[in-house]
Amino acid sequence: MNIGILCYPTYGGSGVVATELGKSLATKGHTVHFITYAMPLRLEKFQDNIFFHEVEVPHYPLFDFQSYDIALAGKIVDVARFARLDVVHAHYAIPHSISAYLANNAVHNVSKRFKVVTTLHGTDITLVGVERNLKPLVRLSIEQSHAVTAVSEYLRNQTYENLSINTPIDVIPNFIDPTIYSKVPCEKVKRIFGTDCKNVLIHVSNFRPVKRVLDTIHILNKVRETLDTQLILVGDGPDRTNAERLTRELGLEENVLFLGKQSALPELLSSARVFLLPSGEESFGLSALEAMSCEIPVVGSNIGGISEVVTHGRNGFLAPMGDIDAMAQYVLRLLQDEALYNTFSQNARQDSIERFHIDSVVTMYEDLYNRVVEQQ
Ligand code: GMT
Repeated sequence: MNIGILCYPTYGGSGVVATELGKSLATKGHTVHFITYAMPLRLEKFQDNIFFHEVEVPHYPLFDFQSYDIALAGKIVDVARFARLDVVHAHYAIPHSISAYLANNAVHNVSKRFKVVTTLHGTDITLVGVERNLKPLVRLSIEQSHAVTAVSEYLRNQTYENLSINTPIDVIPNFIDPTIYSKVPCEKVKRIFGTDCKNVLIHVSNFRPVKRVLDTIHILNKVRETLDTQLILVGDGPDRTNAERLTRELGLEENVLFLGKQSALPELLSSARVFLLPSGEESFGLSALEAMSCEIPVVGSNIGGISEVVTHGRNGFLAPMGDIDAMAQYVLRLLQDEALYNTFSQNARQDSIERFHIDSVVTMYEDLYNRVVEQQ
């Protein structure tokens, strides 16, 4: 099958999922065309059956604001025509799904039409989707797609609730490649980061306010009242400066390591004992799944789709959003009870493989593509 993939190429779970999906589809013999404004980060190596088409936004003096959405639609038409796309898979409703819809209506004069599959990832519904002026466009993009998926039950329900639509939505969860996300021996990690792999917490995100990165520092502060503990923060974004300031105010400079954006995630995750995800909004929590696959239990908030990934009392602990004391207590239970820790750690690996293995999830997408392609 010839498949076009539209995604955000920068850091962020939706781009990661889209890229790993494309790579896996290409391995299975499909031809995959990534259409976006920059090379997706996880597309670092050459791979057979994968093509990248860069969207360039033309600059005309008359236009004060150049439209990426239109440029993307034009590029999709071009690729659809020459690569004879069967399916265009849009990750994130705005602008990808809208641009695919527009392109599909433009393409019929020059080529065969393709089928549009839209995958909803989270804030495209929970933030952008409730924005008054954008809501009708998000709704249109969903209603006009040939198939729509959401990464969790929670997100499917939110979509129905926020948009008042009755379009069928399949839940296809995010996935993990357990051969890539697996625990790296502590000895190796120790050399890289100088930790002893004990009493180290880790958080990985884009440091947007919804991630509540400051909570991770407050949790560390509370845990340290009982146990000498360190925190590794991976990623960057709007709350990085606030997080650094809070660290200094609390006198934790020696105990918090700000690493910025990093790609060696399995090594980094393996250098820690507990993953923190205290988010205020999270449709799935791909970063938690990546940690679980590396045998790292999760302590986080019981909001959104997190509980569909982390099972409270089995592979992690979930507490009400913002409940620093409860999360700190859960961290301490894990750090202080070796037997409990080992059980949670094994459960985390086992559950991530059984429920979110890349092979089974990619097959779900292939089945969906076959279904839409056969539709009249
Ligand atoms: O909107 C975001 O926060 C970014 C978005 C992304 O592109 O990474 O994250 C969403 O999609 C991820 C992949 O499906 C999910 O794992 C995240 O939970 C989700 N973020 C939110 O819902 C806040």
